[in-house]
Amino acid sequence: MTLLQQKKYEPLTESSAIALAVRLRIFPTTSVLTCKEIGDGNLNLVFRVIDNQTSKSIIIKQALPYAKVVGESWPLTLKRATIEAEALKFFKTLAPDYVPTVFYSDQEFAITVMEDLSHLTIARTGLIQGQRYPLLAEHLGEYLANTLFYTSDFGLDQQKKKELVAKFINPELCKITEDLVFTDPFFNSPTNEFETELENDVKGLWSDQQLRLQTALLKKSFLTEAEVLLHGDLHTGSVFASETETKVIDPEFAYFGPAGFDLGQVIANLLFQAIAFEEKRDIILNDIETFWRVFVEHFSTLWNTQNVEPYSITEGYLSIIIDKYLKDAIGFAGCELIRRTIGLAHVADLDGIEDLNNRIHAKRSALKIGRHFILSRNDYKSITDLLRNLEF
Ligand code: SR1
Ligand code: MG
Repeated sequence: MTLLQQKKYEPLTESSAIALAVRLRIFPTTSVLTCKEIGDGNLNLVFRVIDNQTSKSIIIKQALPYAKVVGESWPLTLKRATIEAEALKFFKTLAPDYVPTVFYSDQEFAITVMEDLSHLTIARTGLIQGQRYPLLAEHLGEYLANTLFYTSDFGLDQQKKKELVAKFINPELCKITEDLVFTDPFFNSPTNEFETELENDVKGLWSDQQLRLQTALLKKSFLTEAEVLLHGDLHTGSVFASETETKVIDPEFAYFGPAGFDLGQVIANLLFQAIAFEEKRDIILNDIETFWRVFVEHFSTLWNTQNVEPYSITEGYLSIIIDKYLKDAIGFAGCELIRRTIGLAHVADLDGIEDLNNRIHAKRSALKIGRHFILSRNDYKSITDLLRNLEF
């Protein structure tokens, strides 16, 4: 039974979003509700419905049948809303402090109704404005230790995991990542976008055969390694934060893939801050170190206390797994650094640098570090090693 008046999918408006909130009985019947569409992401509509008397509010998110960032010429499955709602509900059971509550979801209308996090700020926006989130790195380390461990063959019944792999099959959204993260930026593709000043740098990347080979291997890992249930798009725009709280949102790209992918996206998106803002470089590099240390500590504790795999007590197994995650994370971070600089979907950390020379310098650093990460990922034994050798 549906709570919507219309029979089949159509995009909500501010007034139909209010009507849905009323029928869901989330607010008292006497409430006077107002609604605003506040979505600023690439793909979805986001409505905030607020009770004017109590200021209590909810978020109603609806997937559009196309990518908002490009327009109707890029059709996109509505199934992603179901993936997102199911992933949020599942991740909430694994890392309750770091995931918003879902109140209601509707597959046919591609709608998820959830906790409003407007008292927090999108981490990327806050960081760009100079806000400091002292617990963000630690929280993300703990969030990923829980979600990656409990969805792996080490933390989850191995038969149940196979069922979940089928449930979270997400080919359309994976294809976006396969194209936009792993392929297009490394070829002369019409989806790419970059300043003419970067043309020679970009041509250098396109003709680099070693880079192509190593990126092909990372893409193969993304295509084939069903290690854990990933968030799949864990950049700082998918995180709400304050000085004390962190919530991870938007897991519509969730699927079973290599653990290093989420880890690498966090590393890369924090690094954009270090690249763009020289004055806080040391703080951000410290944050990345903290993120990795907390992830390894928590993951290791879970490994040693909650493991379902009999081989897990074998001497050396855990350190081989952590080492693999690190090397994969460095490689995936490299792809993210490059694709956010010259691909279709950029980041405001770099694009927001007003002075052209400074912007080009920052973007060259991102490309150089990205290339180095992809090519040298297997040389690194620790995160400290990696961060100490960075050249901006
Ligand atoms: C068409 S979607 C472009 C990008 O936005 C999403 O947040 C993902 O990062 C995707 O690659
Ligand atoms: Mg998103």
